[in-house]
Amino acid sequence: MPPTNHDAFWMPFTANRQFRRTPRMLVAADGMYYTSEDGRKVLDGCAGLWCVNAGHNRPRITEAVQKTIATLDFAPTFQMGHPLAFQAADRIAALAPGDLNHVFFCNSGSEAADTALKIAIAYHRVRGDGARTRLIGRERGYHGVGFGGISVGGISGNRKLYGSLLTGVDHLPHTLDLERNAFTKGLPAYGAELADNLERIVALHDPSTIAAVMVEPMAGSTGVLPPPVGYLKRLREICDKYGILLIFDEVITGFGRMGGTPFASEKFGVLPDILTCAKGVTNGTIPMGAAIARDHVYEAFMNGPETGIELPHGYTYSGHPVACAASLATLDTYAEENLFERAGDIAPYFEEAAHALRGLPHVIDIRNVGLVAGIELSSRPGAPGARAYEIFDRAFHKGVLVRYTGDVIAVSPPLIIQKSEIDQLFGTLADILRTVE
Ligand code: PXG
Ligand code: PLP
Repeated sequence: MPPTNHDAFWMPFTANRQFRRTPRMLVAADGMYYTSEDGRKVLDGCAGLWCVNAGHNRPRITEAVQKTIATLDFAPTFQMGHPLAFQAADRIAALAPGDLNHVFFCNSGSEAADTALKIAIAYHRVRGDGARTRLIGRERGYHGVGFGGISVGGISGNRKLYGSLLTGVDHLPHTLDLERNAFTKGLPAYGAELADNLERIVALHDPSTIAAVMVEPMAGSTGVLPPPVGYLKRLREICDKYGILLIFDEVITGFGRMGGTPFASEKFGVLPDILTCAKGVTNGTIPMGAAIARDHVYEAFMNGPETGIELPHGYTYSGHPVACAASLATLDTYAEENLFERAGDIAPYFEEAAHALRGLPHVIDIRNVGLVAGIELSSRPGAPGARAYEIFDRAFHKGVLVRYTGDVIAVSPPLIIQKSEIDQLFGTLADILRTVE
């Protein structure tokens, strides 16, 4: 192929000019490995972008997509239906904990976040409690890039360019505490009391104005922040006390990432009122996201005249047949290979391998849960993120793909990873850490 004009693709979350000087291009993927444009095998240490939980090029999923696209390439779901959407919703609802039984489809985690926030505000309104419009997020939260998601999210870099955002939003403090919790294996012991800041926020605004609290059970994007022991339970209790809906954004934590259970909700024993997912719902193959509501949320809308549209919301591609087929085949693959349990079984080995980096130069914290680890590095003076970028770039050229955010290296491999590949992943990082400036 002739070299393409690298100016046309305005790349997402990328230093476009830097990338064009030193492109990192992938051309194929299979199992645990990508193939780079120059023909090297690259171990996928981050499941694409935390989405390819069953590994790449799974035949069942590929075949389902091929078959469906040749049979029903598109069908509307506004006032029309097709069986795959109902089947996929059924299967996802069955996998979701408790009475999270009602699946609203969209095409990404960002759309799932905005969908969940809209459902939460509308829920109070249809119940005659329309003053509850405020949304509470958390510092360092990531809920995608829609206006709802960046408003409730807590990443200043993703917010500051975009004006006044949504009004009526407040934020809990984040839970990262290196002084008390550095190098914890699994959930940190200290910080449950940070959830009590919700009491303070509720007192400030009055509970009668607050619609929902939205958090990631484990914040992924801002550098892997597992929840302190007891923190999520405390949030749930305070929400219950004041009639506030609790939304868990499980876009990263869903589909086995936490090890042992399909969702973090069960892993941590806390049931939200709405759960959002995306990414692993189709193993990353076809864009899809969903907001899943509990019975009491859904039923609040099923009033009024039967001819009335209960929720004026939806995307052209909500429940797209090809995405639904991909999702059904993905869930089959997860089930056939017991991948959520497998992730739980191999997690202790992964944990040891991650924590073996302790003591290497620049490493100031290692955090992990399930098949996720964050390795936090001290920043170069005056150049935050530069050291992690260099490690990320060098790792790619040594055949290992990882993610970085700020000065945290994030590792979240497909759940099919073998011990030898875990050794390769952390061994490569160790070699680089020994020599990086
Ligand atoms: N919520 C959470 C918790 C996420 O992690 C989204 C919403 C948005 O999903 P979409 O599909 O709209 O991107 C995400 C996405 C990274 C990284 O490397 C993380 C995400 C996306 C891309 C990169 O940290 N998370
Ligand atoms: N913009 C225009 C002009 C449209 O007609 C539509 C959908 O019909 C949209 C945006 C929304 O697109 P989507 O449903 O894919 O989110």
